[in-house]
Amino acid sequence: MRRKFSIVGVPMDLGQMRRGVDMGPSAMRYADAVKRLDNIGYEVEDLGDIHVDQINDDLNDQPYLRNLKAITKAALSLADCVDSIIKNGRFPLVLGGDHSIAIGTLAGVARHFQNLGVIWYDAHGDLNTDETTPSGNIHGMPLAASLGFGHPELTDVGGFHPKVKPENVVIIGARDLDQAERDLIRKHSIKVYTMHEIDRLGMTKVMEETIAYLKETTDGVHLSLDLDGLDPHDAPGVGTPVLGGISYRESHLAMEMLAESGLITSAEFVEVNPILDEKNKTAEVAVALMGSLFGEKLL
Ligand code: 5AB
Ligand code: MN
Ligand code: MN
Ligand code: MN
Repeated sequence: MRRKFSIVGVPMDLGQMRRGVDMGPSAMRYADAVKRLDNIGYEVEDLGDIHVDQINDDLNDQPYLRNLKAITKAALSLADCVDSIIKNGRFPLVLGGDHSIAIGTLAGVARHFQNLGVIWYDAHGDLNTDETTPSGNIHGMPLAASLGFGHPELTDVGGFHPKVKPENVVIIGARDLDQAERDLIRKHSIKVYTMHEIDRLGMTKVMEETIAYLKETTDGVHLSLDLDGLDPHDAPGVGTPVLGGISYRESHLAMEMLAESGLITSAEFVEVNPILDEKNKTAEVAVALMGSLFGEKLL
């Protein structure tokens, strides 16, 4: 893993309807994200936040792509920022913000890898398009967009698509998929560990298989961690909680195994909503998981 980190926040809440998730980056900073990495021994710089337009102009936007313009504009700035972080030989750590920001993160990261792997740690598939979305919320579309499915303004952020191939994606924690997402998963044989597989195999086996699967074909792996992948009991401060999720302990184990694998080349932590949270618990969970992901050791 690269020894130098650059942290960038994206105070984005336009990809969904619950206000407050734009404060996610502040909450994770308040939970000492920088100090946590610094204590592990990395050189850390905090670049501050990407600018997000504060126009929530539903009227001018398409109902199935709410706030499209402001979201793609921020995605492009984020892509350029992530791109230059990697060019400078540093590890990009992105703090969200709703999950629509992954479109920008991946647009920046994908410029540097021929066969980028993606681990999508989430209760949801985020595989909707403007044609399938039940909500019009773009935070339900970033994985589809990165695979090249959906509206061209989302799929072509940064001027190219796809950012990632279906065979290089692993979804972990899924338990709430829309019918069109199921169809897309089957059609493109995307690897998914639902809660059923996590219960049956145990997180150890799930991560061993995920790591072995991605190691074979990818030249870098991005971790996109939506805090709603965890059980709402452990991560209550999220906009779209789903019962029966991955536990805090299982998540630490998953992060520790990723740390040992040395596979991860970029990461983002998204969907932390301080307004819905209990005393910043979810931000603290996110930062604790960063500790494990980046190799923090107890002894
Ligand atoms: B999240 C839903 N599938 O498209 C949709 O939190 C929920 O980034 C999306 O995973 C949840 O609106 C998006 C119903
Ligand atoms: Mn989710
Ligand atoms: Mn998500
Ligand atoms: Mn959510």
